[in-house]
Amino acid sequence: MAQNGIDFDPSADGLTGKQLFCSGDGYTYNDFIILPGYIHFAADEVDLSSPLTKKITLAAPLVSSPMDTVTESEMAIAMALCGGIGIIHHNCTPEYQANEVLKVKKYKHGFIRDPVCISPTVTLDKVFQMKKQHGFCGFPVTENGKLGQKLLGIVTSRDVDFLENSANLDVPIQTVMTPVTDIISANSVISLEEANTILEKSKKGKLPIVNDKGELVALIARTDLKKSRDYPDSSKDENNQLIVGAAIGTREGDRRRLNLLNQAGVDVVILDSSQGNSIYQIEMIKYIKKEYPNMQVIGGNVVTTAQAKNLIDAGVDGLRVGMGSGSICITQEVMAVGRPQGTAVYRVAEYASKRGVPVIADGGVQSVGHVMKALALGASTAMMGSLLAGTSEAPGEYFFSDGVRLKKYRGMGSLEAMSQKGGGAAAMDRYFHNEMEKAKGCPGGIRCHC
Ligand code: NAD
Ligand code: CPR
Repeated sequence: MAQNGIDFDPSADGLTGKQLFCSGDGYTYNDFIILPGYIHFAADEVDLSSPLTKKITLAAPLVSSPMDTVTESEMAIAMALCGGIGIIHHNCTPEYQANEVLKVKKYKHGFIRDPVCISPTVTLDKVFQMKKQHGFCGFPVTENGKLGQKLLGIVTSRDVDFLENSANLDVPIQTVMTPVTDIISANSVISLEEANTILEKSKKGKLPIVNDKGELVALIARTDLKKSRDYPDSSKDENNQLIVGAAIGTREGDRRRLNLLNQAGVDVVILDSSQGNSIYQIEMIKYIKKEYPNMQVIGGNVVTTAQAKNLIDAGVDGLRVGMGSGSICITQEVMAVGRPQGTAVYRVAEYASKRGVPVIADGGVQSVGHVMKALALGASTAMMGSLLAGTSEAPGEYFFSDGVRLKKYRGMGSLEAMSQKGGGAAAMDRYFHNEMEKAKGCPGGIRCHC
């Protein structure tokens, strides 16, 4: 190449991907840096859309990991609204997982479908505890404290702001709540735009949505509306519903799980294994492709081209790359297998791209810069666990340790996670609170995230 009449080799200042990653050494994301190039476009001209599978393209190349401390419906909704996708974990019953998928598919933009409710006899003290735990203080009060029951009132910060130092915190909340007679609510047939208008005019923070019997069916929060007025890049299917993925295993029982997920409308399944190149996974891929020809299937995990070849030959629509790269991972230490993630992504993506199969770079993404590196190495999308754990959309309750507000984060092959298979987030919380009681602090073996 010539520049200003002088012969110029663009790789003269560094190494090409091929030179670096085909040398026989292995590199993690932190072992290399990308040299800057030449800009001939504006930032808003950049199109980040990228394929997740052969048939699904995302506007933002971001995927949340199928871990029980990362992705249930709330995370999957947030990811899809932002143009990515969430993969619902399978450390729960098939029914629970299918219902989480259904929640995403039925999501009506802006409506909170499972608001935290309280009963009228809950004490003021308990409400302050809940405020700390959840990080907000707007609770609808229903007959027995559950969604779907008659709405009796609402407690907001304006009802309790000046009562925190009150001498009597044992009073039932019904004595301080705003009663239903003073509440502006809306009927469940309302559209989001109409609800928006009512909220704007009422100047209230919350709008309870009730059915004809006065039973609470949803809630709309002004803060959410302001945040979520517009998501032009959201990931949607042809029916305008958000798209969602789900993880499954390769056991016989996973065929029933798959059936329920399919009925719930799942868009893509990920065969979740640390070592995808197995007879079990290959048989499962063939089974899915035969029984559900329209279902998109992502296989993995793989880190070599030989592993990738077997799964591509079996019919996968996408591959998940990473073994031993996760932040909570001890696979490389315990099993003595794996591959540095930079090299794994480059080598598998290079091969898979020739076969028309997109690659997810899974694990080891510690910063946004690592997403850039994964994409530069040929991945189509990046999957994140720890980067999303601890957010309000992640499953599980917040707790405090040394004054810091945290949520737990743990590996899916950990003893803790496996001992709770079948429970879903509620079981995880029960378990975790027991552990907290025992340890009176942050229990070992589980990482905690702000
Ligand atoms: P897995 O279900 O693939 O494997 C568990 C065991 O079951 C393996 O011994 C496997 O060979 C066996 N098995 C699977 N299907 C079978 C069948 N039909 N019949 C008989 N045996 C069968 O799960 P895993 O690899 O232990 O991973 C568990 C979780 O931990 C997953 O969520 C995975 O993503 C995560 N993990 C990931 C990594 C990583 O580096 N990416 C590492 C460890 C664990
Ligand atoms: P981070 O984004 O936290 O670095 O990694 C998330 C990834 O870690 C998951 O998507 C999954 O592939 C992997 N992972 C989950 N549980 C694991 C256990 Cl127990 N061991 C090793 N890797 C695990």
